[in-house]
Amino acid sequence: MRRLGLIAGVVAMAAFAACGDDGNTDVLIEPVLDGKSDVTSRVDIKGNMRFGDALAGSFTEDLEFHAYTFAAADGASVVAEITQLGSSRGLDTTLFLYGPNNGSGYGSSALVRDDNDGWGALSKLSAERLEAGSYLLVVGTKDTAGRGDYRIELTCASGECAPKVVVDLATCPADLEYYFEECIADDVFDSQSSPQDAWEYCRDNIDVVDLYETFCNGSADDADFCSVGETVFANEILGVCADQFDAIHVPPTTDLDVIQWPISDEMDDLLLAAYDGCSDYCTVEGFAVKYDTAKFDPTIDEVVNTIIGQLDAPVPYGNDGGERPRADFESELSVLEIRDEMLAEMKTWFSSDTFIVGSASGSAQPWAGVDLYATAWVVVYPDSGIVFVMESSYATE
Ligand SMILES: [Ca+2]
Repeated sequence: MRRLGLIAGVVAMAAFAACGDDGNTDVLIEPVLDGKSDVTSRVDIKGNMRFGDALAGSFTEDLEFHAYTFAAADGASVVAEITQLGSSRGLDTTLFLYGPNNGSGYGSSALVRDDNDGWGALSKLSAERLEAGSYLLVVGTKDTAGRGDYRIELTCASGECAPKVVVDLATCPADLEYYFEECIADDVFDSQSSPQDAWEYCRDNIDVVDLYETFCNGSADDADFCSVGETVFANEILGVCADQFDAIHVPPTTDLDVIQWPISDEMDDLLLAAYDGCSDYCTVEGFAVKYDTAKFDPTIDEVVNTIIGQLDAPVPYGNDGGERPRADFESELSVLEIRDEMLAEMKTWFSSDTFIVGSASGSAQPWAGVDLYATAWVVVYPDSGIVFVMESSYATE
């Protein structure tokens, strides 16, 4: 449909040009809207630009219009240029500016257009005192024919052109966090892999350009982090997300060097009672270890990852990530009908009621038609370095 519209428009414009008695070749052929109310339906959006950016592009066929979005602060005066550096010799470009995006698009008529104000037949345009918003720069070729490389540069002519969106570069944005969680869940499901392997797969197969364009396509609902541009996105934001997921899913290179630590006979009895009390398809087990608090001051994720390495796992365990509410652990004890006795015994035996809780969980299909779910509750006493681990597993048919 896009191609048809353009071709129809080109034919119409060519006919018009041919009729001109002065052989006018200065008619700029814009993306032809053909009844469409917005230019974005007729162009190929290649990316987002920040002021100071220069991006390379290439026309590989005739009839191409490439577009780049950028965000401007109120009053911004901007200059866009197809530079001689990086552009093919003899390329004849056109350049158009559309916008601002009104929520449904960039409109159907260019604010500014240029043919040859740059070097030779290359284009350069400026726009002064823009209103705040998202804009679209469209690069085309003269009479829509011509192929070759170009380099488009966007600069600010008024000191401060970029909108002041405060982007927190120290936290993985929620949208991306969700994206990676979905990627891990899909891979665990599709490949029956462990969450750790799934994360490594997701992390190692990021297509940065694709991912950026998924979230930042110049539309009105672009994520806030899009305003930092693709380079910062790739180098900083993705790095923060990777670190966050690495902390959860990749065991530390030096583990906590734990030693076995006894649990009381009463705790053993309670765990056995829970095991006996649950249905045919469950298990409950527990043990304790200890790390040296003089040598380690681990995060809950580091403790959980160390424990994952200690478990003779019935399922591939993945760290559930971060500290969990104490109530989650207590509610598991309630399900097993040992809550009050176990909490009292833990307090006595470990000489403390100050603990933090993490967990690892996973699932597997030990044989056809049976799903096994297991959780390892990791209860850490930071004062003593004692770690009490309680594993429960449930099978469903
Ligand atoms: Ca030109």
